[in-house]
Amino acid sequence: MEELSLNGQWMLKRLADGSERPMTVPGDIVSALVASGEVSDPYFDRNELDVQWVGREDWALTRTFDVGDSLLRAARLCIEFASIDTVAEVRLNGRAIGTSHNMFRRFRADIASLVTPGRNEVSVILRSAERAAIAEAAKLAYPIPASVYPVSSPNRNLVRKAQCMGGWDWGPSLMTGGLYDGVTIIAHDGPRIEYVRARTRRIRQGGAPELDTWVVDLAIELDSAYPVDALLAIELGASGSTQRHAVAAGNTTVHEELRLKSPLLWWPAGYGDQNLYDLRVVVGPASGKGRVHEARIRLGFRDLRVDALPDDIGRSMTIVVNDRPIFAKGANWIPADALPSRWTRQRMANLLGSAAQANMNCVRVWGGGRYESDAFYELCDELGLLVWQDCMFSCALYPSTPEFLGNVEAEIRHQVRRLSNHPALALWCGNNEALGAITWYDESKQNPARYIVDYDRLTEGTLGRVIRELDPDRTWWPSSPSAGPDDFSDNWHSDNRGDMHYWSVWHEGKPFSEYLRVQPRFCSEFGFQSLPSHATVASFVPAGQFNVSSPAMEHHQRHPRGNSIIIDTMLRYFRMPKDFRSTLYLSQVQQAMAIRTAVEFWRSTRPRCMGTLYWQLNDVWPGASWSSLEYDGGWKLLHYAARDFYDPVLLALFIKDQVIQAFIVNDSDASLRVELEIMLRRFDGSIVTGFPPDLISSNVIGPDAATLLWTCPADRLPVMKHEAFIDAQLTTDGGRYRRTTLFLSDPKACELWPAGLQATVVSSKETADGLAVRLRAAAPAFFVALSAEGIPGRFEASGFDMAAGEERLVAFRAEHGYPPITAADLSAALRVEDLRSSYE
Ligand code: BMA
Repeated sequence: MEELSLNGQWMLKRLADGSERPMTVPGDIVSALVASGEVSDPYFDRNELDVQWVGREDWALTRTFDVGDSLLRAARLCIEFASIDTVAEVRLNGRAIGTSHNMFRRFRADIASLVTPGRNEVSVILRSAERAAIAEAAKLAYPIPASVYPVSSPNRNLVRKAQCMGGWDWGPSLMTGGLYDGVTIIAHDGPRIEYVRARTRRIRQGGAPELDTWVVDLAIELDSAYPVDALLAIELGASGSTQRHAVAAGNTTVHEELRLKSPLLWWPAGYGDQNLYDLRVVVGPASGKGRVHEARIRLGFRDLRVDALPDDIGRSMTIVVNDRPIFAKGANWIPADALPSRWTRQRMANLLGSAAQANMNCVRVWGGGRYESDAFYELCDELGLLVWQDCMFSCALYPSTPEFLGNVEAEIRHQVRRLSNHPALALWCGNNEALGAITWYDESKQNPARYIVDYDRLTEGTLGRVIRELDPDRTWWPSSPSAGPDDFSDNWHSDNRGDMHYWSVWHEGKPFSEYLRVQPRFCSEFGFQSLPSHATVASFVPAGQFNVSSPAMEHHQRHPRGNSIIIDTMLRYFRMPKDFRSTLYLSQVQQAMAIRTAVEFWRSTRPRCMGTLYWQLNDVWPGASWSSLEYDGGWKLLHYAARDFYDPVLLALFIKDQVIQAFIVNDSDASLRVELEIMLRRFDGSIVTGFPPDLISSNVIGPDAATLLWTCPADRLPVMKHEAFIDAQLTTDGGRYRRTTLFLSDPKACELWPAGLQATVVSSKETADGLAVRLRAAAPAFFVALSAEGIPGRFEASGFDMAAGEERLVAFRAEHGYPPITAADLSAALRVEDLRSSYE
């Protein structure tokens, strides 16, 4: 196979005035206009509003390429666009070779008869997706509404484009278009491989899964345009074996079976290794001479099912891998950026790497974004991050016209065949909140029947039907949230079955303690917003606007009541922060506190609850949002907290119904001997009382279980609640040590002592750049946060508590690719905050 990449520089023409500038492919129009200096950075200030015209116009992308002798000699020449966004006409040397109107489909065309020796030209006309959506709306027999956000593009639900590109409650509306994930010309002499699908099957022999034989059922789909016999070869990396087969003319699907005895299994992160096997398939002319077409995939051997079984409570939801029930720990993924030119592998690796470092084992690819690039799923396979994959429909109603459904069917047929080989892919879900959305809009409230019919034709009639046909081993989950297959009841407020989106704390303003009043089976969304770090704010606000309610800050808050809820929560739980920086800090403290409250409690209810995916992992631009990672990938305090509350061994400490409870959650498959020491301390650090270990009921914790170790009615403590806090220390026989504190009343009521924190930058053997901060606390310090604005890198820990007199060394890990950082640089930029210093 010979390939010619057409990535790199193209020319971008604005059809309205004929002006031209270069554009990098993969990339997008708005990014090209930023690069040429014609528009300002849309993330800065309110510049987004000045680029709205871009999505309302038509553009042409063109590039030339040389076809030499070698390509000319190929019997077959095909051009492939991985993703064209969105409404497009493709031409080669001026001749139309096809149209496209769905960024989730692959575009392939045979071009052997159209290329000429020497210079050739390919062009893609991108018509305004916004105008296309408006034109679709005018054709509808009745209105089909979608949720809109402060800056929104109309009728986004009528075009097959990532829904959040038309604006969301955490992101801008840029409606850019472009070519993503690569453009290639492929030369070969025989048939073309359209897809290789591999189903791995375990033949149970009654023992452990690793002792079994595994079968790989291969379905190799070839294009039908090749009329003569061909030859196919399959190589499986581990066995080193190659199998050859003759393929008769006209055979478009070749089935093959491979067997492997005791392969190394693939496991989600925290449960075992992520073993992967390379599989290569080539197909070429029957003569054995000439160029082949080749496909490479990676297999993982694992048995995966999602149990949704009726039980005493309702209906379970548990991902089971290789017979082990997995507690899914993770967050919701949205596209890596609002500017698609920045959807790079490196970016994904950084964001997903941070997810894995925070002890996550699962991410949900949310339905308002896109089916991610191959790189994303490859990284998830390598990192052991299970993928909950939504189909790309979100917070809207959708049409069920034959054209729309035909387009969706082609999209989902492609995506299932592209993605189903990934061992990390855990389940397919029909949409995000589209079932619930039927109850949201006036039109659908007044006339539910027609929207229910639309919903069913799309969701069960198209998506569910195709997924069950093409990927029968994987769970089809109809919607998120959902009570489960074949159950269309409201699952927003039901905590006894299926997956739940629990939003009452954020959207309804309920107290954090309300998280302890629901016990979801699997909570696939719950979130609490925070403001970004000062460094992120500095990237988008102009001088003079470092204030929560400045125009630039409000423009970067897309939830209409977002800032009010953040400030209201501060008033409810904390003392008013003394300045802007402290406000940013405190917003991250309360976000971490909210999500930690939910996860610690829900993990303590396992096996009733078997998954928590908070909203949301990442950000598409710099601004206020529910994310735990900053736009630039930096860790908010929530992300540091997630590393603790998602630790396989967790000490969960909370007050429920006026009773303090301490649980140990053990996600490992071995029993664990633990020692728990619990003290009641005053805020100066002195001990009021310790709780003797004999009151602690058990110290051997079973595998895959949550065990209650200690309870104490809060009103039996010999202090006023604002005078003291619980200080718990957990030691395990595995040598782990964890300290957790618990306030007995709202932090604002507590008489915190000035922590007297001293920080010195010192050299450290632990890090490549050899820098760390030595911290000392004179009195107990809470939510101690370290930052170094302008210095690329990250502190090893932040947002932790310190005991009186404690000394702690926190390493600083500089980011690669920057000049070395000196101790003086770090000292000058270092900022240390804690709860007490946020108000005084
Ligand atoms: C959800 C999501 C998103 C949204 C978030 C915050 O339910 O599915 O649509 O961004 O809430 O409001």
